[in-house]
Amino acid sequence: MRDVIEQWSSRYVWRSSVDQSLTPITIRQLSGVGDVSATFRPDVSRFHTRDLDNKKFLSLWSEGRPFIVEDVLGDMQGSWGPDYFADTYGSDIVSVVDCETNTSTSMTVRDFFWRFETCRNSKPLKLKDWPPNTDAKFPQLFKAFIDALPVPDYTRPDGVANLTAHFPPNGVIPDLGPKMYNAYGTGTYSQHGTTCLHLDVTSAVNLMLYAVAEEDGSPGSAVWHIFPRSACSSIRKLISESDMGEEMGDPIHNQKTYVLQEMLDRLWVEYDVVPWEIKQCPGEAVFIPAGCAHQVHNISNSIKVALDFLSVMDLPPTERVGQELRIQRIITDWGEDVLCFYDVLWYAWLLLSQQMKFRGNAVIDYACDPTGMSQPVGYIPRLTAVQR
Ligand SMILES: O=C(O)CCC(=O)C(=O)O
Repeated sequence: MRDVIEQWSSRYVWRSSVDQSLTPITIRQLSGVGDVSATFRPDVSRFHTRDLDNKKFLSLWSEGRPFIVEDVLGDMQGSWGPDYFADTYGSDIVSVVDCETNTSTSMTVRDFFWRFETCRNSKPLKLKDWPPNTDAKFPQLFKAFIDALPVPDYTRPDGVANLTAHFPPNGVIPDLGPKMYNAYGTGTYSQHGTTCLHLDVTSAVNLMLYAVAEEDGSPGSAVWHIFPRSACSSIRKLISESDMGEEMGDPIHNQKTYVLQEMLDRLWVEYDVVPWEIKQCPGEAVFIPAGCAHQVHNISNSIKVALDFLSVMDLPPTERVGQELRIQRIITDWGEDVLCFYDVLWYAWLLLSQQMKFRGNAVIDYACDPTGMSQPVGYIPRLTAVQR
């Protein structure tokens, strides 16, 4: 397996994830050392959904940079606001978490989405892990979402360059979504985020389907902070110093911290770490590279849907985060291995190398870098599970 990771990853020239001309040090030198008043944030690329092709995607992804794709709802069938969920699943009882206190209560789906339209800046309630089983609910929504996904070769569950696509259908397929994130917003000045800092084992695309508009009529939104992969050790150090080791396990994987402005300033001044800051509005999809710690603060009540995927470029960070999460599971006795990384890699390698026998290197080149080929290789049939 190590050989496969190294061989596939070596097809890329890895570039630094930070624009050297704009490091925090340079900015601080320009603005006076320690001056944190003029908050610096690196640029985030934005694309219209029709302008993002595999080549542009590869260039950003090989640097581990997040980006935004706009107007995804324009290509999506159906309307996915609170009324749809309240009308279709209204009587279901669900567990709702208060993001401030981390306590859970039960309520009906109708109650949750009815308050969605009427409550502003109320308790930050989040409808968590709904539906618990993705097969059981929202087949139309999930189909519409998958059909509208940008860079489908990489992101679709059956995309040729998505390594999870090659899992045999008769195996226990990893659950990579789609999954929903429904939560109330808490305005601009809240001291609490909606989703605490965490690290996912795969890459993901997260689309905002709906957000209640602001009082002044401007579109509702959520604010994301996504940190470069290289920032993890500095973030861990700073959080451990601040919580004095009160929380269990890894300071990022325990998902107990929302990094507020004061800590963001310290990260900048003491560690030269700055996150990408993204304001996500309805119709916008955020791409989050594997291995980048991130957190989200809903300004307005929002409905989002997300899907995980795995490209060849994600392999080194995915392997690293997978190992960290394994240790975290042992320490806390909680969580599960949702990806089954080595199984995914094994089946992708089996299938792609089987294809290579028939089509030559073209298949593996396409899975690694579709822009290297004039024609896509077309449909790659799935394997059936084999005994190892
Ligand atoms: O929207 C949210 O609250 C969290 C989303 C997230 O962390 C993700 O999609 O990885």
